[in-house]
Amino acid sequence: METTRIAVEGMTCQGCVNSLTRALQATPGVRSATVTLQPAQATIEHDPATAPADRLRTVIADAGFEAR
Ligand SMILES: [Cu+2]
Repeated sequence: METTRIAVEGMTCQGCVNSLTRALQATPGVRSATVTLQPAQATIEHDPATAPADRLRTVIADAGFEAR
């Protein structure tokens, strides 16, 4: 397991936080995901073999936000 913190742009409310949290937690290889609005970031505990950081960034983009 590895912990990766990614800054996320484009979240405006708790609904954004909840939908991104759900999207990350539904990703195979993700053990836990904590998303906050302030600071705007996602902290993800994941198996880098199954869910590499690039994959996490894609999930964030697909959910409608921007991974920094
Ligand atoms: Cu929102």
